[in-house]
Amino acid sequence: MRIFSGIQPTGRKHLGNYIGAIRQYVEGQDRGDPAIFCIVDLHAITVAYDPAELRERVYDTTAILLAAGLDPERCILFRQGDVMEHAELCWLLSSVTAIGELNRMHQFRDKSAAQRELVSAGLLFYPELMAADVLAYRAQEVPVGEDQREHLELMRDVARRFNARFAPEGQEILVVPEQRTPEVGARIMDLQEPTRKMSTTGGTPEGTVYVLDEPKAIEKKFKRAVTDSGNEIVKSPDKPGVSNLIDILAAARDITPAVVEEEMRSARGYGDLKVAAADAVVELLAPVRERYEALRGDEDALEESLARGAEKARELSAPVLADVRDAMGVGPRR
Ligand code: AQP
Repeated sequence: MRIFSGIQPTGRKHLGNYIGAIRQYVEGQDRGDPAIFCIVDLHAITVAYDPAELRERVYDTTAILLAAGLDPERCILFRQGDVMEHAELCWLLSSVTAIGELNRMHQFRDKSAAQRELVSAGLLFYPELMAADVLAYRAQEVPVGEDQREHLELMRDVARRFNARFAPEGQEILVVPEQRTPEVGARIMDLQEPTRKMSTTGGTPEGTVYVLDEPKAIEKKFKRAVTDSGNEIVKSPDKPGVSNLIDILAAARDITPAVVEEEMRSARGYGDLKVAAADAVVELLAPVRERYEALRGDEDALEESLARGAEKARELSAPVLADVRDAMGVGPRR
């Protein structure tokens, strides 16, 4: 099973990223043949950013992933911009992508509305580049959170359309990948506004728990979490705050929400649920934060590790690009 996923370079990865994506990466690295993970600096330049900071944030994210348990000997971990095949395939795939499809993507609509100055063409092309990231490796499985469903559907359509247009009858040049989301925690919500997803750019500061938060900060955020009327600790559509806390506690302890509901039957109120969720999240994240400090201090080692990863990534993506170019009639005949 070939696994691929990408993650944005920020030093502020949150609990949603951790449960929805990073933990799945760690679980996938021994199942993957291989498991390939990419820090998507080319995606990060689609909104306003500072060039000097971008490099720093790539190191931050690399250190978070290593601290979470990714092992470059058991997976391929690299920086997207080091492997030119991604940008090239993005352009080639644009020939089988309708501009209307890109225009309709919810993320593009939300993020373009939030831009104060330039809405870049890159922002429109974000899902195309994401499709290229995955398809360049013929990956079969893509571990992501629920929020990426629309992008995954587009990627699958692009792969199918490419094969129909350019592959010999009955054959596939690109693989149509499957999305993999965790059963619990596929969409972690903001603790202050539990009808919105926890998010790097769109969330509230008090409602967003960061992987690198100190235990005290985590406890404070859970203590202030918005809950709902009533006092029953059960998941229900009219209890978004309580449902989110149940999911977080279940995901952090790797149990089902039903078990949490059962355990919480004798609780005195929502306060007990908040304390239990905070404790479980501190236990989950504290070791990552501790390991992070040592790893982040050695930028040369991080750079070396990314460079080795990029070499391995190129070995896998270059032959796929050669097939794509050949099928499309681009460049000399092979
Ligand atoms: N709230 C979430 N619950 C579960 N999974 C989530 N993911 C993001 N938010 C949640 C998953 O995290 C992975 C990496 O995301 P990313 O770093 O590529 O995306 P991002 O866009 O920086 O993360 P955000 O918080 O979603 O940022 P905004 O809101 O600014 O765009 C992905 O697999 C994603 O599904």
